[in-house]
Amino acid sequence: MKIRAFLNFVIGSFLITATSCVNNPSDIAPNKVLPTAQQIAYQELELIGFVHFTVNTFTDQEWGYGSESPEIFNPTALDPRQWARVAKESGMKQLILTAKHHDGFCLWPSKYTEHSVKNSPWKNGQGDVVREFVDACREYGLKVGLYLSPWDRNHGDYGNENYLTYYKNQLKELLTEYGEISEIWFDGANGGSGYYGGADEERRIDRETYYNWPAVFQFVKELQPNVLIFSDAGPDIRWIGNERGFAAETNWSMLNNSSMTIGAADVEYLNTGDPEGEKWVVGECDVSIRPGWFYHADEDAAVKTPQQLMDIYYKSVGRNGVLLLNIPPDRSGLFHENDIAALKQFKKIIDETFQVNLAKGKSVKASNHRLNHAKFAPGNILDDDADSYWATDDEIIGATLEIDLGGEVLFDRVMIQEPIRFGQRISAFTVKAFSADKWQTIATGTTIGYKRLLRVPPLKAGKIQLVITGANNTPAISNFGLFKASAAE
Ligand code: FUL
Repeated sequence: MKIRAFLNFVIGSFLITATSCVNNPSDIAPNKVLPTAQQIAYQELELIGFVHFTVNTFTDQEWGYGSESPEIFNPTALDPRQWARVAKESGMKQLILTAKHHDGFCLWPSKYTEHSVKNSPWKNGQGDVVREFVDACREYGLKVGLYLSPWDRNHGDYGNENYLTYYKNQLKELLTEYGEISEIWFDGANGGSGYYGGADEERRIDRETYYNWPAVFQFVKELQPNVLIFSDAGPDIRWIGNERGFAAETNWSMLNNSSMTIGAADVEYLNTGDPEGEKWVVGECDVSIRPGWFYHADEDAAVKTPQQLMDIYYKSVGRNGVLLLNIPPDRSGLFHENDIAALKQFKKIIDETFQVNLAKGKSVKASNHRLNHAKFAPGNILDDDADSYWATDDEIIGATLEIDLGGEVLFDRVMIQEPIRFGQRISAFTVKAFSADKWQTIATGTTIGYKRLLRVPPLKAGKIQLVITGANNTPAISNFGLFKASAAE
């Protein structure tokens, strides 16, 4: 009797365990190289803004020499709340400010130098642009990033050990006195002629050893554990390899960056990432809305058009990157009306284009559907939920998803997303449309990653196929969309 009761208990427990496994099967096996939670959140920001502002704004330069007098820094109506409001209304989720550019002038009253706002006429030397910027971002719900140029053409010690202490002190000020900083930007431009405390000479540093970057990164993370570090080579975010805001069509978020040198990286490699890369390093696509990074009145008519901005958007956000768009304040300390007008229209086009997913809620079938379980159902790609996903059974790499649109639908934009928390997996795919009684290939591609946007000629189709032909692991898709571009594009 006792033995039977025991056996019943064992069998019962087994059945309960087995049923709960089927009810809630585990997720697909993740890849070896994965993003951190912070990197996933960063990728989801999609569009962020850059603010280049310093003495250059007043001298009409792109790179200040370092000899500029703080006296020239005198914006008449500086208002970071205007920057934050415009950024927010343009769909940006974070702003990054040049706290110090190569000229060495500090936008905050650093204790460690006289070369700052504290010796400018602006607010009688009592102002702090970084503080106002941070407060404005918080008010508008934007994340905050800061740029602190490693190269300093003002500092007399640039090139020797003392400057490194100075640089660290400044990092400490910025990373301890202004609350949570989400991104810190280390520019690769470094070394050359400069004022250097009056020496007025050429100084070169050894890019590989001078800063001891691994130690600087560690210092930064000790002060702000959640901050993401940008440089040419990561460690968290990498430069995309050009200043036009373009990722390559093939863009892996993985990279082998251990032997890379900041300021001397292989731009082609950065542009595509590396399918064999052992680190996850998100690609950030920086570009200015004007020809220059700083404001120049003679570029007022050269602000990028909303259509040019859309092209950049497709080549950055649409290629698994984050778009970092620079808007330089003018001498009054405000964004110029031409830039604001372009941003407004840019946002309108994005909203009009992507507001209706023409495939949403339509029926989908797949050549393979993991465990035939609802958790991995093909329909998960059309439910607008980034967390749910479709996946295949173990060992199945090639697969086709077919969407029945229930009638002819006109579209010219396709969106595909992978659930990157399991890694970046897909390396080859084709999109086909059933139109005029036949299947035709409308796009082929390589990587997808967090988001892939495809521009295709306008077409009416009743069915769509996403054919996955290559992947480094079983493929998974979290979202799929069909859209009709705004007429304003
Ligand atoms: C470059 C700098 O030299 C430019 O002035 C600008 O700040 C750009 C974002 O990065 O390397």
